[in-house]
Amino acid sequence: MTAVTTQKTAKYRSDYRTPVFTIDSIHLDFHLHDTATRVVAVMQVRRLSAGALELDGEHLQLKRVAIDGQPLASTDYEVSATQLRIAQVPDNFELTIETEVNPSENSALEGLYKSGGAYCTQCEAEGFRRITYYLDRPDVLAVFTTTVRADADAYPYLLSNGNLQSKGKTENGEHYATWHDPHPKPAYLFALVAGDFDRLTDHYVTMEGREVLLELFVDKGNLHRADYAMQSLKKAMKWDEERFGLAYDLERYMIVAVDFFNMGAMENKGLNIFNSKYVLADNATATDWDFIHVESVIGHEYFHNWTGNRITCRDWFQLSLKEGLTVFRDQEFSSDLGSRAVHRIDAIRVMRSHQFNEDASPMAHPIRPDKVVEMNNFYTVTVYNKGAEVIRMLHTLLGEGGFQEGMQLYRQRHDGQAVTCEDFVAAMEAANATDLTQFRRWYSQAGTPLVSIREDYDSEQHVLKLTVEQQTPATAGQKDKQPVVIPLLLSLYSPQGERLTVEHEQLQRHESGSELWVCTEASATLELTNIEQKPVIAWLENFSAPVKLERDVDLEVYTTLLAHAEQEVTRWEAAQQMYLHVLLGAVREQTQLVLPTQLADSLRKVLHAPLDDALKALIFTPPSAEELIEYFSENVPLAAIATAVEDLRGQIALALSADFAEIYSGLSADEHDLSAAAMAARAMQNRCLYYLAKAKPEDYAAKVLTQAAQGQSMTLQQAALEFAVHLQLPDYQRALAEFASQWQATPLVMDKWFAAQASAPHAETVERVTELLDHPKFTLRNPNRVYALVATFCRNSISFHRADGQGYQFVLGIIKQLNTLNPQVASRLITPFLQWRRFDSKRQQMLKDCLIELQGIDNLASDLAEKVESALAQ
Ligand code: B3K
Ligand code: ZN
Repeated sequence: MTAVTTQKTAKYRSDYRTPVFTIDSIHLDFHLHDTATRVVAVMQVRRLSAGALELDGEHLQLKRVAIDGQPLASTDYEVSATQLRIAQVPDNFELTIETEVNPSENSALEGLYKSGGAYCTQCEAEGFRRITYYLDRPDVLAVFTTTVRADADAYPYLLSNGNLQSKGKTENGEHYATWHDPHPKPAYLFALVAGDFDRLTDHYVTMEGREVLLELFVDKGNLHRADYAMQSLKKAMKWDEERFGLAYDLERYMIVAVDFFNMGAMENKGLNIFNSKYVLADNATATDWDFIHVESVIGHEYFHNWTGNRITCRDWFQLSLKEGLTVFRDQEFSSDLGSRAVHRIDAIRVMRSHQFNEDASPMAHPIRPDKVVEMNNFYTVTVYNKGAEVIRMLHTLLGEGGFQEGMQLYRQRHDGQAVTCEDFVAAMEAANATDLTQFRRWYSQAGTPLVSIREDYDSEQHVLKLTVEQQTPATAGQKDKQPVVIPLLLSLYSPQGERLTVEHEQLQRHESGSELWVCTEASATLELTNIEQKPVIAWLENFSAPVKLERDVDLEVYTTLLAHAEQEVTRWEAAQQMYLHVLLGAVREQTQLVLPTQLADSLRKVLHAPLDDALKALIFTPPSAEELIEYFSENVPLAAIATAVEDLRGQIALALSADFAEIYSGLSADEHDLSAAAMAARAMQNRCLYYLAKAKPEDYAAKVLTQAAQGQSMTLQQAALEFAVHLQLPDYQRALAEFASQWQATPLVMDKWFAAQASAPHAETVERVTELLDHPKFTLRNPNRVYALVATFCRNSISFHRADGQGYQFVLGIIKQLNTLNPQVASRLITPFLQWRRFDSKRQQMLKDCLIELQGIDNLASDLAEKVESALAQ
């Protein structure tokens, strides 16, 4: 059998059928070899309905098939590039299949592959079929037993899911280990690792009193960078017990860090495999955000043990069942442990700058998609982050108590099963005796609802009439939209900034402190009486629904909210709205941006107010060019946006430079202190230094360059490097050279060096990233390097869209190479091409030509083909 990639055809959610057979248990025996690993799979197969046995398999060499110990003749079955079909089989039987795979040649990093010197696997979504022929679908749950054999010196650790059953020496210097996972699971949760690592161990005693062995495996020499991940794991285990009542269920929990990995991490039962980026962190090499991400990804994968593993998905259209819910859980974990406002703002920014963009693109899909060609294309911000927002709306509507009751019922009903999003909503509904019929539209409808607000105040009658209208624009393949349930959190303030209490049967006082108005119609109104003066209203507080809000008010309203709102997120939002007002005004009117005195004064007050420094740093981060682009559906005025963004930053810097200098001199934090307060101080130090260097390069360039070359902490060093490069401070080349010579042996830090250059908003960035492809530390084979250099460049709209099309050509060339090398990574880089229709006619033509060129290449991977076709469809 040869490994030929065939074009996949679309699958539809509505076509779901229960499997014809199921597999109750499987014993896998791996004899590891770089180019010819042998896998013997012995499975107990059981018929569920009439039909042939059709097993999935790709890139496999079939060596042997036997039923109940009797070898089959080649005429007894058919093998294609994607399937093994056996027409005649008994109802209950033992199936033995022997295959051979080539881990060294596997550059797609799916199935069994080599990462550095170690063997590892990645099976979600459909990678297990690259290991053996199997019913590779999440609704087939089997008990796995796995034996791994390999050379004892080169691979001292042989790991798989579950509990260790036995181990020992065999002949020829080899050894083996057998693992047994008692919890039935789908094949996508299977994992195997073999290698030589440094190991960090610890213990955790569950709330039920069971002792769990915790093991973290990292590349040799990296043990000192594994502590933070271990501490994070223990915090996650405790948090899930305390907040959700969920405890761990195996004797050990293992995490292995590998350098070659397509995504962040993978929640394989009992044996998580992580991109080393989300495990390795110490003060010298990791920024504060790196630490925060390590904690949140460790949490995320751990939380999957219940939401994903114990209760899994029936089919891949239901992916948000586990991902949306688990992102919500990891967001809550980070918020309970750190600053809730900072984490919420981070999540809101992801929605506005990435998810809204996806909703407006030809690949727009509901959080529960209806049609999929390549499943790997659906691990999206929509399924994950909008999915988490949908869960958060349920939480807002039901409250923490009602939500947790729903979770308990969900677990009671479905533990050990493969279920659907509908099952989850039904459990929430039943536990709360409520009707979520209309709420379900959030699962089926794609697109970002537009919500417009009107406030009519009658100063004689003292009546305030509020009108909320919603409308969801058409998206690819989904023209007609229905109104959705919008939980609107809001607060009313007097013009002087005092919180007003209001009474209305449609308003409930929510546990967050805001009023909750649940809008379900295309147009909803509400009349409030006895309102003495026209109030100032904070709408959509805490981003209580994933919608775009349209509201026509002057800066005065936001000035009041920025100074007086009770909630930190509302204050941040007020500043963002003020910035947007100024930025969009300049872009739309094609005028030179002028920072209004009112905004400068408000910002000055924030700078000196007794607020959390982390919040201040976020308030002093105006919207990026990428966020502004979202406000234009056609003919995006790229040049005007770039100018306005720079002008606003420049004018804030000039107007407040004395204030920044004063604040800056008062900030300090011990570099080893990872408390929220120390991180906040560093965030604000960086913000101040940026504005100071922008306002007075002659006074601050030397400071920035020294900090970039030898910062005391990576948080300060990386930020300074970025400022030096982005502001093109004199001698920034020297800072780059010194940084590189200091960190050349640490790939994860070199990624920061690549990214600082790829994100520079200059025309010549294209030439620079092209040169960097030849840098000795760069390789297209490692996804982290590609993300640092190329994906960062793709998000740098100003340079990517350079008028001569060179940015497009650069990325196109990489996509073509990755098409054969690693299609999953290639597919992530194509995103900025998909929205070609939104740009001016010259850019439209160039972007479209790139898509047409891709469409024409031989052997285009299905990952890319699906996106190219949807982008070119009329
Ligand atoms: N479940 C994995 C993602 C798998 C992606 C496959 N292409 C990581 C996570 O969401 O936890
Ligand atoms: Zn996940």
